Amino acid sequence: MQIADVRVITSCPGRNFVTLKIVTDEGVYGIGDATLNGRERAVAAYLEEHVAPLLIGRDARRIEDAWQLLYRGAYWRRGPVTMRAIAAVDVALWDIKAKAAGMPLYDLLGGKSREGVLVYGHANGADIEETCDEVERYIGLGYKAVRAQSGVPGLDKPYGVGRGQMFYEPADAALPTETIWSTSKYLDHTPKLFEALRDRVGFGVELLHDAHHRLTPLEAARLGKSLEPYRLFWLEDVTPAENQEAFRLVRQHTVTPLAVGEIFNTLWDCKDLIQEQLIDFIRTTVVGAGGITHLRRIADFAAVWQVRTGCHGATDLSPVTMGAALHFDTWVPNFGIQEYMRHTAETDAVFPHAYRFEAGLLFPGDTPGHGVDIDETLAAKYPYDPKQLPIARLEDGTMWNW
Ligand code: EZ4
Ligand code: CO
Repeated sequence: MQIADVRVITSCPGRNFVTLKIVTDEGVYGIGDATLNGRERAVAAYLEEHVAPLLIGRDARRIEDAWQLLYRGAYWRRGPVTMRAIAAVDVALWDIKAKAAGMPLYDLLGGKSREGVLVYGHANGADIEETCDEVERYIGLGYKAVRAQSGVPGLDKPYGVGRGQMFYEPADAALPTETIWSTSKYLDHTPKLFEALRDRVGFGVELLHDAHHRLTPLEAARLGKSLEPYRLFWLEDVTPAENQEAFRLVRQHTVTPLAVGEIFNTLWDCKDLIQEQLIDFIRTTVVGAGGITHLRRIADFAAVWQVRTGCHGATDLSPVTMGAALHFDTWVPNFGIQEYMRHTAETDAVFPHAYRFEAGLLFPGDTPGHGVDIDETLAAKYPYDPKQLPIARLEDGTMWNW
């Protein structure tokens, strides 16, 4: 079974996605996601100009060898552009293998470890009251776990506060929107949010929160400690982790469970965090960390230290990544939770998919492959529309982490 055609499809059905389609000489094809929010064209060019010529004529069944070829063979290792391109190829090849075998991908990986995949939704509000209302709305929709983000008094456009929709898409302008950040205002406000939430909804629902890399290790430790009474499922990205050792300080001060890794690309980015047991959940996902082949290695490594998975699943990860992640989640023994932000109706129409939501769980479906396709004719109706993620500055103008 040889690779006969490799196509990169860039489309904007509500937001931008880069999709890879690999077609074999036997007519079986596979789909992979290569979307890198705000930097889409870089991955598309990497795939079109540097990867596609390497793939034509190769045996589509040799997934591991393709992965090693693209990782070792490029000489230049790691990084978000390279690893997303590798992920797109890897996921498309797993899709082809599972379709050729007539199996849903989870069966090829080793079969079901669970009946359904626990997901968390995103409740965002302009203030505490509105966030509490939103969390209740998600509970009403059947969610068993909800991430809560609230506006902070005195801060315009804080991270995570949407516009009353079921999704939150921060990449909103061709040039980055500027937002203002104050850690002290945020640290004063956030424990009040979770106190109000537990008063309102009790302890029967899992609550999560994302600090989006804004804090120093000591501030992160303080936040974790102040949130302990509200028993979070996890506190996410409390501080940047380029220096993985920075998490030691946070860990020494709080028993609030920690999650990190949506921006990591390889096991090398999180190996110290995992083996020193500095985190509880690893957030790498299929498109971000080199596809099924590499994500599986991260998960197996994490299992040794009882670290569980918590795949990133915001709207910038296309339905292709969601489908592949749900097969992975259905198989992976050390599963924790899956992030789930609904896509727009336009996105769902361009990517027909087998997965479905029911009573707080997502189910991958039993279609051979990962169960997600692309309607190329429809995709062509939505041309690329450049959008970048916002940036954050401190109140005195200093550039900060968004
Ligand atoms: O800001 O995916 O947990 N989810 C997140 C997301 C990220 C976006 C960046 O493209 O942090 O909202
Ligand atoms: Co996040």
